Amino acid sequence: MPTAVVTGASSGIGAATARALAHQGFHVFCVARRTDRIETLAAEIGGTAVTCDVTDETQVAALAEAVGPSLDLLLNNAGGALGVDPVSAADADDWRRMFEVNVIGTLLVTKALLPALVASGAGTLVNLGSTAGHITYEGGGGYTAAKHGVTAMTETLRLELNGQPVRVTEIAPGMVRTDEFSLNRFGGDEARADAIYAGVREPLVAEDVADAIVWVATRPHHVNVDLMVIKPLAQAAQHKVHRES
Ligand code: 8X3
Repeated sequence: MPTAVVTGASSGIGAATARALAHQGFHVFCVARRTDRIETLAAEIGGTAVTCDVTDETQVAALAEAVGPSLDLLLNNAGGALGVDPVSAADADDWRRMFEVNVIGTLLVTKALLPALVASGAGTLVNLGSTAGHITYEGGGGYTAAKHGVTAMTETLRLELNGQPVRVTEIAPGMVRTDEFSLNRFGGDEARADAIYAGVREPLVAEDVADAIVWVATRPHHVNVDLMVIKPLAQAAQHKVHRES
């Protein structure tokens, strides 16, 4: 049975992808800080819950121990946005936290699990980037900088792993409506979080992104999808979103 590790599996895209991969026959290690959520998910899909803060090297080492010597798929999904302040008024702690989770977390988990991906003989590494890793927008300085970091790390890894049996993909979603992404960005302010999606008939949902990740992961192994940008039909570009009143 192929194995997969999904970080940030407690909600949103991570949880949806864990379910989709299990449906495809993967044994999924569901990784997140919130034990109750990942235990419920792991029980539902016949996977394994591993409580882990991806920014903590000791906990990431324990994750690698739990996974064992061989791994087929790693999805670095843990991440997120904090705040919408302009750079001139940015909260440095929010920026530190965004760099820690999105960039350093992805780095630590990748370093720890890369030997197992190589050992599988046909590993797949998927980093959850964002359109924010390819453009910038007002109020998004910290998040776009962090996601540009994820893009740079992903592209560097593909170069460095050339000749090794590990393919490297970035999935870059645009507007995805999940339970927590926007809420976390706005510090729990539901009205502001909801306003992001106001009038947008069909933002992407977590299952749309999960579907793309499964497609990437189930191509023949010599096929490396470098980058997949996915936006809802209503979002022609970052700033051009069709809204119905
Ligand atoms: C989420 C996309 O537009 O909020 O990664 O930056 S956006």
